[in-house]
Amino acid sequence: MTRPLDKVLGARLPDPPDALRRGPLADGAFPSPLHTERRASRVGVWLGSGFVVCFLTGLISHLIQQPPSWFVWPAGPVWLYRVTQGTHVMVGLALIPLLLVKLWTVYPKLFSWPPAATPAKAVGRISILVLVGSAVFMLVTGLINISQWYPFGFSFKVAHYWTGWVAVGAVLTHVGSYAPQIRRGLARRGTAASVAGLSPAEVDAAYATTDAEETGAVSRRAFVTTAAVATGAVALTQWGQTISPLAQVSVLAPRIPGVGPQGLPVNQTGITAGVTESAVDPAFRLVVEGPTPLSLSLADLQAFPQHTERLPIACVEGWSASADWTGPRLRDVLDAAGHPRGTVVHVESIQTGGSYRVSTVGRPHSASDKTLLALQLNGVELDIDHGYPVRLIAPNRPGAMQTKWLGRIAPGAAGVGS
Ligand SMILES: Nc1nc2c(c(=O)[nH]1)N[C@H]1C(S)=C(S)[C@@H](COP(=O)(O)O)O[C@H]1N2
Ligand SMILES: [Mo]
Repeated sequence: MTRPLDKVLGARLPDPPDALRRGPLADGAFPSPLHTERRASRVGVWLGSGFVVCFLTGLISHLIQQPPSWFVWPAGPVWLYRVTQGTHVMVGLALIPLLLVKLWTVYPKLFSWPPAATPAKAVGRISILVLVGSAVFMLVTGLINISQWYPFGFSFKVAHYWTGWVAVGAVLTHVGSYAPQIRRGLARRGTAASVAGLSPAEVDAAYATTDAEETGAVSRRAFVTTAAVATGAVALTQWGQTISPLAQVSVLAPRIPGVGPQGLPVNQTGITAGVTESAVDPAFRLVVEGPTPLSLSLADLQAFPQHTERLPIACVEGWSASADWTGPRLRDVLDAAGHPRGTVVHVESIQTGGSYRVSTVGRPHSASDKTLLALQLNGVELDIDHGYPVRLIAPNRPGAMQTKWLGRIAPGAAGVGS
């Protein structure tokens, strides 16, 4: 029999050696009535939607932290970033079991030979490799990142961001090249049968719950239930990072609401940041550059009108926790330094190194009356781990940009070398 690919190649593609066609790679390994286009397509819709949600929420987080000139992120509602980033991590974690489910539904096809009948199908097969590879990379590095273990020599942020584009490209290519199968798979049974040229009985046979003892296979209902429970359970472990009653099940999430100094989690402590001496130095001053430069002691900061706002810290890693923060408004201090309302500034920590020692405060946040130079947390002087003597806290902003241990505020966005 000449196969289409052989025509393209001008020769018969040799079969893989028998040694490779053993165990799980053998033809017909793991038979299951769930290896159907219908199941694969339906799981694929969930998986694809999850990918899109992760991609968009990830893009938002990226743009907030590295804003191009056209991008302005609003200062409200205060909880928006908490929701987009919580969703990003929760859906991303839920994609891990879903991806495994999807691979199961297409299992026999993964090793079918010849690898593709036509060049178009070859593109489809390759898209699976790229898709699975990039998905596994993102999910695994993402998981490692949120467990605060950084064993790799590359920047998680950069790698995760670019792999996201690769994955979305592969998803689109995949959907495009498998469009007929997906359309058939999602069609109703009668339609599917006629499109696929199968008799209704053949279709029923393919979908039927096979006797478990005969094939060792799971029933369709058990499969869907298990997949949904596994996916939901993983998502719940993420919710535990934000919703207190779920903290006990938060096994994948190291930060627990209500645990940490002053009942709030901490990523970088005063000790790891190396600020234990400089932060408590009585000579401490917050320098504010501007038309009227200021050098403010803690007492000076306390002399400004004090305001209290209930705002969440929403870490990119998915945990978030709300607290009452008290201190002068950033905009009052900028007013005193002679800056027009809404001036873009950057805030710098007295911490000498680290990725999060500087952050830019854009126009909406600079003008917002909810952006504080916090001196107190839940009515008590800040713990050193939360940024004593003064930290920035602004509404609707990634935790990584809620800079602790402030030492200097200057006009303009944080640039290279600042
Ligand atoms: N100077 C400085 N500020 C920082 C950080 C840091 O490492 N250094 N970490 C940031 C990150 S990633 C988060 S999530 C929040 C956490 O604030 P918390 O420790 O008060 O909960 O602080 C932010 N502010
Ligand atoms: Mo963070």
